[in-house]
Amino acid sequence: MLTELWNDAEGGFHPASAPDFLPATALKQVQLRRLRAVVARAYKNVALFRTRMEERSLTPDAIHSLADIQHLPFTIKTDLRDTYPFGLFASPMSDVVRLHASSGTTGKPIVVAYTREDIDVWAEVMARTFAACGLHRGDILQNAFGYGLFTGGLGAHYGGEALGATVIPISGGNTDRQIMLIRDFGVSALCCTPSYFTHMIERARELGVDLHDLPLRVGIFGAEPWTDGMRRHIETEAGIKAYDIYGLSEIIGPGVASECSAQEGLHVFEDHFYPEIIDPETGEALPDGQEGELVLTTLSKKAMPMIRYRTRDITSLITEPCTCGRTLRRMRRIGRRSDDMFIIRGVNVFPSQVEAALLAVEGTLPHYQIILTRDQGLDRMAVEVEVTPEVFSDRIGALENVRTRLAQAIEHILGIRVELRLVEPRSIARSEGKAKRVIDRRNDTV
Ligand code: DLL
Repeated sequence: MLTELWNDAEGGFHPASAPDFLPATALKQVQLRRLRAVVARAYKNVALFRTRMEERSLTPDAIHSLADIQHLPFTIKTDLRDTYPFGLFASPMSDVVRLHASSGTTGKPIVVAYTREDIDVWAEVMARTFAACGLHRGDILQNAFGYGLFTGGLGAHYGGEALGATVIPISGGNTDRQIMLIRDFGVSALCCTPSYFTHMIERARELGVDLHDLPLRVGIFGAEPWTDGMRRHIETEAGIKAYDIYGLSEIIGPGVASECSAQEGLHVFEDHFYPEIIDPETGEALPDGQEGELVLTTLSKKAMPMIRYRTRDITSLITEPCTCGRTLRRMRRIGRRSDDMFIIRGVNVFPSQVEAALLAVEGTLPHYQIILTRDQGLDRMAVEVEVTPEVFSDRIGALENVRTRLAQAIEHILGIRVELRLVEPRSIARSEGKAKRVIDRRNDTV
């Protein structure tokens, strides 16, 4: 697998990417064999899973075809919390070589475990991710995902090395140094959250560094939702190609799915992660093409197999063949989660809709926050957005003009008017990792 890694200077095909091009029948055989093994492993070693199988009078022998996966019980986030810290492990600690954790919003973190083999699979899927984004041996990859308990840093690190790229383990933060290294080391590819990269763009400009003049060619972004408008902003302002990658700690970290040169949906590394789409209300499986909640089963994880894990991420599967030649199914970009919706005057609102509206209006900057408050039992929403210095100085009535166009753009997308606060550049806190777009003050006592 990872023993004979190389890549031609043109990028494109990489030996680790071979499974990306498996014919559908061969892929299904691999999936079924691995599904049966992982179900047997979880049944034998994870009490919670065994109990749930027994409640349904199921044994691992019940899996005859991939479609039989639908009989298996779901796993949800609270299962990880309820069994904190190690209750879902299927390997003895002596076989576990790494732990990561994700803090979430409240309470105890979620702990995830990896055996030596799991780490190798992770490096493989991340190498395939980078290859799909056009990276190859010889690329200098600045890894600005956070190192530590977050899976982004080390996940990308091992994948970049497995590909044969030169990895700079800079982690998140210290933006001036990031820019200095991009310039001095001739960095050709960079990965971090899209929100952090918008900050790097802004800081580079302040420092008088024009990213267009540098060898930086590719940005690999993920860990949070970002719209096509944000992608256009990044690609134009930095003169790079910006790719979307997806993953979550519970499944492995980054490396679950990746865009390719087509930039039309993310190929799911289906030989390791089996995707399903369900109706988030009823739990019923939905046909390919229909939008619903993404459910993932790890097909090869040893230390912590996840069977039918409900991600809460909303997407749909694309079955049409991709122009890049990969046979892996694609999922559409994640714009929202089933749990990040709020209701304003009877209208369902997702943060990504607000971002789409903002970036369509010239004069705004991609730095914004949504502030939720509650007034006499009703939820209210204010949108705070930075505008360019020219607009903010308002020499030609530009501020009012932007306000009007923003109000219209938001009304057009959401169907409601919201309170708008146009603020000067740098008023909103910058993030080095995942941006906090929604400030929820609905339960604050006044
Ligand atoms: O964010 C893993 C990761 C690291 C992915 C680096 C990509 C790059 P968690 O911290 O567990 O893991 O958060 C997982 O983040 O369920 C999604 O809601 C969201 N998410 C991740 N990637 C994307 C993306 C990492 N490309 C949660 N688009 C997931 C939208 C994303 N949302």
